[in-house]
Amino acid sequence: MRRTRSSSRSSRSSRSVRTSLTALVTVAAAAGLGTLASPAHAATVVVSNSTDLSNAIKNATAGTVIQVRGGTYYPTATIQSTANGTSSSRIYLQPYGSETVKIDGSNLPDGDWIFKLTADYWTVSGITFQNSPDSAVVCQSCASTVWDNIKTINGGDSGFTLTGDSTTNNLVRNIDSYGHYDAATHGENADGIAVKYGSGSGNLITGARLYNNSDDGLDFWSFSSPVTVEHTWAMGNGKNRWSDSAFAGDGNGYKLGGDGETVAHVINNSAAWDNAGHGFTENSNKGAIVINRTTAYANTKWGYYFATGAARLGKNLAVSNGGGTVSKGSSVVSSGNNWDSGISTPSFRSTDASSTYNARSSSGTLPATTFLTTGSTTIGATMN
Ligand SMILES: [Ca+2]
Ligand SMILES: [Ca+2]
Repeated sequence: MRRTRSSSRSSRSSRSVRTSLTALVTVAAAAGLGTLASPAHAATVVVSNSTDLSNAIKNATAGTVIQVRGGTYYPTATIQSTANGTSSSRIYLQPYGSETVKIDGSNLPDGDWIFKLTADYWTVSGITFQNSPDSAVVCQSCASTVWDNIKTINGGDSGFTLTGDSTTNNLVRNIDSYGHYDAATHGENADGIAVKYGSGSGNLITGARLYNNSDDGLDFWSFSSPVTVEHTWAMGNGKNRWSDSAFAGDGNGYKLGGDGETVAHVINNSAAWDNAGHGFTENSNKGAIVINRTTAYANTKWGYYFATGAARLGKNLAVSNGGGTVSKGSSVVSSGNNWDSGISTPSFRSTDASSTYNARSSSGTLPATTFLTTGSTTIGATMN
């Protein structure tokens, strides 16, 4: 009975989509998708229900453009694909026009992710992934993917994850990832962005806001190749916002290693504030981590914790951190930071963070703020 109703609803929906969108070059809907999509030509696929969305993603081929009609989608199984685009013929997943698209994991079984890609040359943009029972978005052994202005919100483990070997040349641009909490493990795992358990060069995170997650803002545990981060904010992580009596979140803004890896990650022009752990920490990574023109403000532990490794700390600004400005071992190279001799500490124009949560610019970049800005051209994050 249920099956019949569902099938009849689906075919009505297909007919009306075909009728109303005849101007499109190619419209493939629902069941006909596999036969309509030709590998030789870009196919635009417009979807308006969860089944069609899942099938379009699973069956995409190089050049497929998947446009998702506005609304909130409730998949009942992880949406996933192993289909590759190519450098000249990427696969796109994006909202239809300027419509608002949310994919909600509330109807997924416990432990499931909303979206998993094991694929190359995808561009995913403008979509919110929310309320996942576990991780929201996982890209496993992905190469040359672009994640543009997506949101991952209120999931049961990390918001956005890159993992696996052959994770190369991926770009994560202007993501918001917040409110993640792994209840069964008392918050010890859910990060805003996790780049963990894998390797591969050329990965860049830029323009991220990573906040109010139970564990860390960003975590590079057991990832053995350098990752670059810039124009990113990590704040309010590791606080017990869930009344968990055995809360175990770490709350580092930037957790830059672990599991014995020695890696020279690069962090430029980024900020960490109000985290329950350190602002920036090597987390046992003894590599030559480069941290330049960042700001650590009012974190509970150290602003910068690099007690054992060989980090290169340049032109960073640490103010009002509970543990102190910097803990640095003898192999750390430190110059131009406000804890180095002869370097003064410029004053902040504002310590009111409220504007940092504002809507992003029309191009998707971080909202304008004077928070933690100083006007200095030589030290600290520029907060944009
Ligand atoms: Ca942890
Ligand atoms: Ca973590």
